[in-house]
Amino acid sequence: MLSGKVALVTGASRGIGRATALACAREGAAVLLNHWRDQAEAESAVREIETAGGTAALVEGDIALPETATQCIEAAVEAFGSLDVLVSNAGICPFHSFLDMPLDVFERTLSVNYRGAFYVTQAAANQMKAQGRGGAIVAISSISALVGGEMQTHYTPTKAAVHSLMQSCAIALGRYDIRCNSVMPGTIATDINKEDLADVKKRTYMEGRIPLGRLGRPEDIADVVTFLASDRARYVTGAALLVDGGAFVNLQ
Ligand code: NAD
Ligand code: RM4
Repeated sequence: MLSGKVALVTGASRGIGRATALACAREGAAVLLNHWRDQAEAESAVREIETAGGTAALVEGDIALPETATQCIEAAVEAFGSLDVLVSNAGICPFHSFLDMPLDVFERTLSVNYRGAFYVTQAAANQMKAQGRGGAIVAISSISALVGGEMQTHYTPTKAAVHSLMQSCAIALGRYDIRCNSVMPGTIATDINKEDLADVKKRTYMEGRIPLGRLGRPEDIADVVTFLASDRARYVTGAALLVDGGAFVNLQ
């Protein structure tokens, strides 16, 4: 589905980003994996791609910084000659109560999840525009863009923000044939929620909300991202795809 394309995946050392990098490579893309302070895991992701016959390279950088966005695009072009697909995935969720939320936790969450997505989307879009043959941008938003979380008052607005960013960018970039969509994962078992879901009561409650009967796996998201990134989704832009096993609609 992505044969001949070059993809950049941010936060690609673990979880959803890693599975997405692997899926993009499996579908034929050369993949540049961004990570931050996670060299060993990122290298193992590259090895996994190469062992499966794919092509990949790494670039380290804190996605919260605007210069990382530029460095990622430059690295993709240097390694593989162009950029066709961006998956803006890097994100954090340091679970914390609202009334005593430390300012630095709030600021960091906003900077990684929203500012980082903005910078890298803007840099990727400028590269795609210069190439003149369109492109696809997929942001990893969340079911949390639609519903709240008691320990996520800093986090859920950032997920709504990246979805909104894709909507507005779909308008701003449509004339260049650059499509912008978001994927909204439900609860996917990764390191981001390992501690939170170690609470058996909470995990059982979360699982009980899901009509398909299980938490999500990173691959469940990766397969949807590759579809949206591919030409099969050529007329899809400004859309959000909820991938949550049915959790959102399960009121009673
Ligand atoms: P994860 O913790 O397993 O992976 C996060 C990845 O982002 C890691 O590779 C990490 O190194 C990287 N990262 C963190 N900070 C970074 C930074 N400053 N710069 C660059 N890379 C950085 O988490 P995950 O569950 O795979 O989450 C990925 C994305 O999916 C996040 O945006 C998250 O909000 C979103 N999401 C996750 C779930 C879920 O239930 N797991 C649900 C909805 C949305
Ligand atoms: C998601 C959603 C999940 C949570 C992760 C950290 O957006 O809220 O339930 O486990 O974030």
